[in-house]
Amino acid sequence: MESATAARPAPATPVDPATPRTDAAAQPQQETDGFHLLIDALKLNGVDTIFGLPGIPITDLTRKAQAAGLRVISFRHEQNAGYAASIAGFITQKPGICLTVSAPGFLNGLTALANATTNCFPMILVSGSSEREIVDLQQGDYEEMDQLAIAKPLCKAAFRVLHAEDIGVGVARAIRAAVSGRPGGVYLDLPAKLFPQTMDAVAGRNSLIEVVDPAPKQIPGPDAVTRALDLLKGAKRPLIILGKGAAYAQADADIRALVEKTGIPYLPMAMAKGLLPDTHELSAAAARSFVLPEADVVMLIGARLNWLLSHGKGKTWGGDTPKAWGGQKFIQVDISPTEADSNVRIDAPVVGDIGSCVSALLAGIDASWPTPPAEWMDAISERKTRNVAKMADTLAKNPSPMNFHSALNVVRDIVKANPDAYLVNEGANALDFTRSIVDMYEPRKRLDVGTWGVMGIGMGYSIAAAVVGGQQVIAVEGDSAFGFSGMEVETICRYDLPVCVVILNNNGVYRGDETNWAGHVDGDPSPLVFVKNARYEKLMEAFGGVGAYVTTPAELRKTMEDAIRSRKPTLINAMIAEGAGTESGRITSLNPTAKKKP
Ligand SMILES: Cc1ncc(C[n+]2csc(CCOP(=O)(O)OP(=O)(O)O)c2C)c(N)n1
Ligand SMILES: [Mg+2]
Repeated sequence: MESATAARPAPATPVDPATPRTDAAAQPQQETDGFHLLIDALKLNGVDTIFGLPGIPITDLTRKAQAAGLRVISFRHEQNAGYAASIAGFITQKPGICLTVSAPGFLNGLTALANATTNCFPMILVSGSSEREIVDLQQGDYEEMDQLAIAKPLCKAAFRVLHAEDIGVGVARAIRAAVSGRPGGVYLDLPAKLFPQTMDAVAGRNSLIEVVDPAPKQIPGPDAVTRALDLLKGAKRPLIILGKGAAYAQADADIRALVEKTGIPYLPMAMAKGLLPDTHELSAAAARSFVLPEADVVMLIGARLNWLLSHGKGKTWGGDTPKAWGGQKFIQVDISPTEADSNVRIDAPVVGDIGSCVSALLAGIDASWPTPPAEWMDAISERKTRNVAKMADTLAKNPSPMNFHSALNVVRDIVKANPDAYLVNEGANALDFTRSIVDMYEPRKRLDVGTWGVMGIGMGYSIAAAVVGGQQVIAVEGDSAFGFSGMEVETICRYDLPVCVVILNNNGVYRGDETNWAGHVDGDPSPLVFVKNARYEKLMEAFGGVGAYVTTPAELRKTMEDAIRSRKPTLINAMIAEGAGTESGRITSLNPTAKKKP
């Protein structure tokens, strides 16, 4: 577990003068209330940070939590607080807490909750809500909404607490639901009336639950392990695919040992980059389009056969038609038993937590394990060498204006020199090029748009990584992507976080040279473009951070180095040729288009 925290003020002792101390043993006659029970329940379970945005009915909760020594990171929009909470969950394996007001605040947080569930990040969205009696009779309360019902289909579990004495159980259930089995988002509904409810402090203290073993190990069946090892052993062209579930598991040493002891080439999914250093000799990332169709046995570890892996079939996998099976046999290591067969037949499912599964697999691998055939390894190595040389040529070019490659060549060097920095990444071309050009060296350092390819995670993820990860953050952002959470640069400045935002600015969504298809030169701009040459760096300067406008790789390098040296909030607006990108980046094929422009 990564435990480092960013430089921050020492936690305050409770100083809330208006309410009694919650130290029941010292003052047994006292009462406690819903506010304090919630704070005490979170603290008892090791929660030290809340990401949120105050307002009725949780304003006092944010103040009291801070007074009680929790770190409260207050955002400008709940969606960003929600994304922060979710990625804090991914980094720490503890549920990230997002706190919002009722209806609109709750809805703003809900996108992040759904995204957390989709990505298997443990997170709890805690929202205040309005009067049950009025909401249920639909009598038009302030911010009236049946939040529990709305949250339910978008998360793993949803709970409402009506009585102060049930807060302990509510928090415990939310924590267990978020982190056990396949992690995900949980909703906790706290009606306004709950917070001022009082009860005897001793009884209150006794009602709290410190969750024992919140994410119990799930040990795979020995038969399943043997079946998987037999299949793998007989492979002529084996391949391992590491997903972000493998990164989440924090079983880094065992996963590395599994790869190295078997000698099997591996592909990291985007957020598994760095689980083994991308420069590892067994990485087949530079030969991806060769190994997927050619492999005969593929072992998926914490990776799902969803769209990101072309559903395990079709042309990517050597199938003749878009839905045809390529002939591979699959071993799938996953915590969820229902994941197997979701897209193609899984010949050897290994169900359990990744750490237990990998350690069980390792136990069955001894010195007699056959190294993969030289023919397979040589073929991969040949493709890798060719593709790496091609990439090196492209990166060495220095066009004016900059393109994605020449700018990202700088980011690549900076990340290499600062391997413990987090790399947050979103955009289309800005995402795809960064993923393929910038090598990662440490686990769980690359944080990106995930399963949905969602825009808007940038500043929320950056803030959380700086706060709970305690390291420098580099956020490589498309100019469109940045706009979804750009106002949080104020939050970055307010908490003085070591975040260096690099906007790869090509004046638009995918590219900036689009024109209005109606052909009106004096009409509205194309829906895909923005104000040309926009000065995003001034946004950071507005709040006291460092802004830089750069047009060359040398300027980009210098400003990034300065940012990392100073650890000051920095926004670098890196101008890229506006025609450098492609429609939808690398997923153009998913975009339905008419055959002809109108
Ligand atoms: C929430 C959300 N809205 C819209 C999209 C569609 N979308 C995908 S990438 C993208 C922006 C791409 O532009 P930019 O970030 O500037 O990257 P570029 O390709 O220009 O480098 C958009 C709007 C999305 N993925 N998520
Ligand atoms: Mg762009």
